[in-house]
Amino acid sequence: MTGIEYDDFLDLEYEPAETDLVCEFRIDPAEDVTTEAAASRVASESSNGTWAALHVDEDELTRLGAVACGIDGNEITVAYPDALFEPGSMPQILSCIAGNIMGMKAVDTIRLEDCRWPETIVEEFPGPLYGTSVATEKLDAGDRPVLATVPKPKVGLSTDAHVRIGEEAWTGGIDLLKDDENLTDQAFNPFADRLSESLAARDRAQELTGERKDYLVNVTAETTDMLERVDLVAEHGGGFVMVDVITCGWSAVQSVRERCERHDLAIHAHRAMHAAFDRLDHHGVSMRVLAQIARLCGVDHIHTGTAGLGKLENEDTPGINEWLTSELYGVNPVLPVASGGLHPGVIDQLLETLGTDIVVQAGGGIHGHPNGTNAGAKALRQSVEAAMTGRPLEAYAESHPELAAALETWGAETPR
Ligand code: RUB
Ligand code: CA
Repeated sequence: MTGIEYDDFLDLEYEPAETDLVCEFRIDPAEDVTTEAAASRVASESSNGTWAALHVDEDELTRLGAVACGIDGNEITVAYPDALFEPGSMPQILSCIAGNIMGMKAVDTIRLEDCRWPETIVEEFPGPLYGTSVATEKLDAGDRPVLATVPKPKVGLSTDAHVRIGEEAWTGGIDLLKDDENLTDQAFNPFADRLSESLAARDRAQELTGERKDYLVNVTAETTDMLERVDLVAEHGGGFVMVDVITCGWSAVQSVRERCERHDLAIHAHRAMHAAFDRLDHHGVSMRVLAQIARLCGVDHIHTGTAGLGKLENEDTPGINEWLTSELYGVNPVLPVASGGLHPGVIDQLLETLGTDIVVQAGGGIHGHPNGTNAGAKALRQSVEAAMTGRPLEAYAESHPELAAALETWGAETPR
């Protein structure tokens, strides 16, 4: 008989193995609980321990205990043996590393900050089919950022109005038309109509501009409906789908990724609801980890924020983008999406901060242009041209009236 007690899960001398999943947590231990005691409880509850000391026959047990192996102030490191995890199941991984521990009384708060994923786990996941290569394999963006727009108001436009706005944006210089997170299949703008009519408009815009264009149609739904929508996108000749990955859940994302591979479709991940997990800096799951999960599950693009230049709160956009595009056992890099309150006047600062391997997505910053959507699309494209060639926006605007009008309207201000 062997004992499994909380103490069995703490070993500050332990060096994580190559095959361990290593997680960094930030914890605030409860009153009267030492950091060591809290750390061992985190390792225990997230692997195979419980509150009571257990007495188990060695022969009947695979040793799967995690090890709390580092403590640095409120930061603790926990190493998990890879055998704890079912191969290729993101829900099962999260039931361990972000499961019961999020509510345990031994800590007042706990936040999963970062993970080091071992090759043995990474290789069980597909990763992105295209990732950053969409810029040249599916579109004609070359070295510049991919430009995307979401019609506003985000819901309520008729199919005709939505398609017209899309066509104006494409012909003005945008690569990707994108649905918004809460536009799916509602009576005012049914999915099937919007899909077929938008793709017909896309074809006209490609003809006119000589550039490849595409449509990020929001397939978000209950999983089986979502897979049917993915099939329909392929049938109509679309090249991308968009999924609200957090509200759908990762198992649905895994199903969509599998289905998209059959059709060569790329996945745009909208992250609506991420802030329920990551907004508090002392509790939940960081956006960095959510982005890691998204890459493993195989999305091609994911929103990672605007590094403070937009309308929404964001943590460490540059650091997350660096992770998404870093080497990971040969897994394709993800193309990060900057979105939420962007407009032409902040593009120089945005590209300076995040580089040019991104999607720049603007809604209000295009459709709110005083001369309308087509002019707004031109202004955004001009702002990117200026930034890419190192010319100040104001100077470039002297010979580009659409950009001049955008700068006149919004200046270089960050909206709220
Ligand atoms: C953009 C918008 C998006 C954001 C979400 O509209 O509403 O849903 O992309 O933000 P606008 P994030 O350009 O008018 O602000 O990219 O941070 O997830
Ligand atoms: Ca939105």
